[in-house]
Amino acid sequence: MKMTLRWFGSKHDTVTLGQIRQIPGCVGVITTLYDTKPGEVWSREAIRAMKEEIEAAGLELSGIESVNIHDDIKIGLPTREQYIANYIETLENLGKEGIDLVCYNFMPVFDWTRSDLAKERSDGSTVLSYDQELIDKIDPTKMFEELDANSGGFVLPGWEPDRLARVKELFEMYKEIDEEKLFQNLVYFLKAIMPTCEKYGIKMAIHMDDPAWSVFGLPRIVNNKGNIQRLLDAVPVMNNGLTLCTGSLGSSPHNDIPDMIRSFKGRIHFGHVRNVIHLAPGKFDEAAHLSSDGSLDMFEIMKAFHDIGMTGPIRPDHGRMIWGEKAMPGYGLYDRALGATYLLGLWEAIEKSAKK
Ligand SMILES: [Mn+2]
Repeated sequence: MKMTLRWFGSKHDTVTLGQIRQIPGCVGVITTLYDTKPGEVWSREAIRAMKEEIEAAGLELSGIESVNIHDDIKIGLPTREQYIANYIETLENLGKEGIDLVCYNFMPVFDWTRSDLAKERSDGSTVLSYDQELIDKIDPTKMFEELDANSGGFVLPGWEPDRLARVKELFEMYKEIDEEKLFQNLVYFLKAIMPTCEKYGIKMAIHMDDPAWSVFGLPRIVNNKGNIQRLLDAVPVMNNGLTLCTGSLGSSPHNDIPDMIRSFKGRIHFGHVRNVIHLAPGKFDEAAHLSSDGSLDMFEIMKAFHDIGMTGPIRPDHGRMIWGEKAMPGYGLYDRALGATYLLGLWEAIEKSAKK
């Protein structure tokens, strides 16, 4: 396992590479080219410049999160062929620059959904939270305005304004897409890109749906043990793998995360590790990473990662906003640094105990 942090680039992130380098044990960052749109080809020059900037700060570029997938691919329109060709070209350029991990998701319209980006907890920290009852009252096409008003002026990852300006149109386009069609479109995409991934040793790592159930009637296909196994079996090569996100899977108390980690051995290329508090069915708050602060057992989760011989990057996922920090919701420095250190502490203890 190697500890990493997500970084949004010098243009968008309040956190600097220099600060990330000072988190003990953090060796790299996970990032993306923020000025590109889904469907565009990433140039080799832009990839190299991003990599050089990170390496100059004494860190490695441990993986890309994300190379976003154009909606025409998810919907399965004839125009997907061009977007798949562009995606392959981007993968080739990444591969030539020695980048071997690409996180992506296949969620329609919204990359993730929350009802509050800054819910205050009793200790004065704020967290992202989800309440199905509140979501049910929101017009999905107005979702972005509601959240954006609450984002403190920061860019929200996966909520690109140009895409969200088209939310109404997107809902219309996804109307005929049920879970089976979405699944088949994902398999079609993966089969098309796998030869390139195999050639360059690129591990594709799909992110779980967040939350782990259908929101606004949109289909969900990566949210439980059964459907994830089906996806791995449909394209049975190592390069078709997972970003195992404990917070996304853990939004549902029905997911046994340590069991899932063990079952998917060999196919988990990237880990997002964070904790959530289950408040009621369909209602949860994000929490500090510490087991006792939430509903997930982080020791059992890290032990499962250790048992499968996880060698890929893990990052603390969202953190709370603490100590007066102003940053992108979920992505401040302080609580994620605490999370990284805690997870590394668990790892050291697990590793040393295993050797005794
Ligand atoms: Mn995640």
